[in-house]
Amino acid sequence: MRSLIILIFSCFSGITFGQITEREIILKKRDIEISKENEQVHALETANGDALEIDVVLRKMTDMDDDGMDDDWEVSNGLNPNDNKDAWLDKDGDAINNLFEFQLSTDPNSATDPNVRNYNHATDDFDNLIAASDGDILVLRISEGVYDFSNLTFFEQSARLLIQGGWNASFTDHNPDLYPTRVIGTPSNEVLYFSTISSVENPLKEFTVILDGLEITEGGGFFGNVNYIAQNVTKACYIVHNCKLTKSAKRGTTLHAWGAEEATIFFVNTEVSGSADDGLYNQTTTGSNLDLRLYNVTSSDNSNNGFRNLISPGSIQDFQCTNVIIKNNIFRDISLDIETRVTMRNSNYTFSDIAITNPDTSNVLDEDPLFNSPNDGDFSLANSSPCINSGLDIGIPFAETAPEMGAYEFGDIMSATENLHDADIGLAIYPNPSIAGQAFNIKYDITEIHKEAELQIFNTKGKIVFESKIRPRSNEFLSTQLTTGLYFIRVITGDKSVLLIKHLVL
Ligand SMILES: [Ca+2]
Ligand SMILES: [Ca+2]
Ligand SMILES: [Ca+2]
Ligand SMILES: [Ca+2]
Repeated sequence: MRSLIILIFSCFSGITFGQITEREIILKKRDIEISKENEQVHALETANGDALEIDVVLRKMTDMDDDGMDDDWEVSNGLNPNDNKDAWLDKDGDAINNLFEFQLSTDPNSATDPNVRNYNHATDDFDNLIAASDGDILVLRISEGVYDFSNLTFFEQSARLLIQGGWNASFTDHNPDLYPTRVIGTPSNEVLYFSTISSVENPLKEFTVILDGLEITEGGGFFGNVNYIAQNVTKACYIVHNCKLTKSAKRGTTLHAWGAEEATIFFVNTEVSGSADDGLYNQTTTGSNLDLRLYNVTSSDNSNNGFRNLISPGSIQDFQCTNVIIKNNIFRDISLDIETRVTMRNSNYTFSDIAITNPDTSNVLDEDPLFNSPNDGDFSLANSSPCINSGLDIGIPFAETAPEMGAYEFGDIMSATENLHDADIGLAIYPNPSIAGQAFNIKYDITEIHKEAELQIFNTKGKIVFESKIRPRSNEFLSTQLTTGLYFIRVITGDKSVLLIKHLVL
């Protein structure tokens, strides 16, 4: 169970509310200075700045199913406080999952809440856009493409930010696999830099930053591709979901929860690889209470630690890994301080790298994860990987019978029966590798004995990115184009025979 402090408005007194709605009052709870748990607090501020006297009682959040969402919030929004799988669903279909709606304090039953802003690379200034959101919610959507951002900074006070890539050009369809949003930095600067610090005049309340569906690569500076610093806030929240943080000249990401009363840090379905220093780096100072979770993370091929944790005495930290692969990092895979309470479930890591005694473990591996082609930056799992179907179902979508460990889900693609060979149907791809965004050819030669056939192209997460019926005929060609990545091609004939070949797009 978690212990995030939330506010309960027990009674109202003093002036009347006038036109102020309950919703406005709830939104403004962030403007009430929070002191200690279970203490009566008298607050004096309204949405429009008028004096308003309200009595509030602080209580601890209860989260019976440990999905990161408060029980009462789940019940009042039609979710199940005894089901940990609803955090990853999107009840209202606005491409913001229920957990993010909870963290952003938005309505999980309204597709128009929050408002969203579609980023326009030609006209929008990123820094100004997020600076203008100070104290408000900003959901910024970025469409597919390659962006050369560097040193985008956010140094404001309170914030609730969601930056979401993976949209098509017209912002009508969201699928990070089909519409990758790739942000390339420079080694001298962080690509994204989020920092906030408390002051006497303006004490901080909340600093929530969620990154979703972004590939961030080749940044650096002092902290790495992404830096998050929350100092002396009541609530720190940093979530990285469906992202790739690669090839940093420093770290993949650095996070600092300094004196945060509550810090919620989730890395989910995310690859962190090829950093010149640590992959993931956390520093927590005295007085912080940190809930740090890694779900389906692959951290590999980083030059220092896969995950490095520095924590000052006096802080409380829960560190949970579920379905995680942290292997093949140069110095250590996991480096933790002894103040950390560790739970490792269904994960693959180097056991001896965790120096603490008696971590809570279940179904853990210490084996070569057998990545497909790590030297080419491909951390998807090879057919014989021990991480396939070895994960725990925690509600994150997966294919086939059980989730994989790590950031890449193969689904049923690896269970294909290979009783048909490429020579049987003359399957060939050219050019291979091919160039991103340019047409390439798939040649096949299906005869009548195979009857109707279908051709599918999968990405490394096992998702179909292209499919087409193909007819029995000799020497047919099919032209298509894809964005950068490694793909698998499968042909299903009338008798369900299957064939896989690899195709690389550069
Ligand atoms: Ca819950
Ligand atoms: Ca739940
Ligand atoms: Ca939603
Ligand atoms: Ca919503």
